[in-house]
Amino acid sequence: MKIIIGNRTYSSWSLRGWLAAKQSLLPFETELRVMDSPEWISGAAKTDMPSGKVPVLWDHGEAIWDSMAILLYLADKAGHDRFWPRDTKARGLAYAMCAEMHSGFAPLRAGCPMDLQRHAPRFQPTPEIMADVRRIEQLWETALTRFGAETGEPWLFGRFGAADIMFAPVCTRIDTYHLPVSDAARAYVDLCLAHPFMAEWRAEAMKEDFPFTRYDVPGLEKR
Ligand SMILES: N[C@@H](CCC(=O)N[C@@H](CS)C(=O)NCC(=O)O)C(=O)O
Repeated sequence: MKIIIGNRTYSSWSLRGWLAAKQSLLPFETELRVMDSPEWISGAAKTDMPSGKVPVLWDHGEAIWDSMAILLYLADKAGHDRFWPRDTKARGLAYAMCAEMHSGFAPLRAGCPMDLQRHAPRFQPTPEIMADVRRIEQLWETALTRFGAETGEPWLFGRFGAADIMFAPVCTRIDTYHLPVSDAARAYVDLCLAHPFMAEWRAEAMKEDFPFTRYDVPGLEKR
């Protein structure tokens, strides 16, 4: 399998798709397409990207695009236990949380774009961004206390899985923009950022040096 991703520093959707590929434990290659490069802008870099967006997974000549579809496909292929909790109630909540993450939280996404190389210590979040953060804290707390805690493992539903993958870019945003969160949420953010897959992605991101200003936010400075 091959996964096509965008710049690791900025592409939160790519991060999700790539984490799903890692979590599948199936062998795969990663191919980077430099966002906003001349080839990206002309479309030459996108001829094997059906939606014109990253990430895209290619498997035996078939393209699976969109991070959520990639995750679902890999769960079918690698086994649902690597992605979803077994308990029906827990699974229902995990599906709902992933769907809400995939389609929602526009103010947080737009106002706090993922940026792994910089941070904004004096960032002033809007009320809309903080409303998203409060909702996410609530979701995390529900998952962690209802389902995560009883397994004795620290992830949202016990073992690391789909919900953790879907919310991973949110963890980077809370960290990058110093968004105020509860101690429990911050502990979860730190856990997520320390995951070996996240550390691997971040290490590669820190080597990137491509010109890219699309997601510039005032106040961002090099770490
Ligand atoms: N819902 C899609 C969104 C993918 C997406 O918007 N990717 C961005 C980069 S993070 C992209 O490729 N945008 C097209 C462009 O920049 O031209 C997914 O989950 O994969």
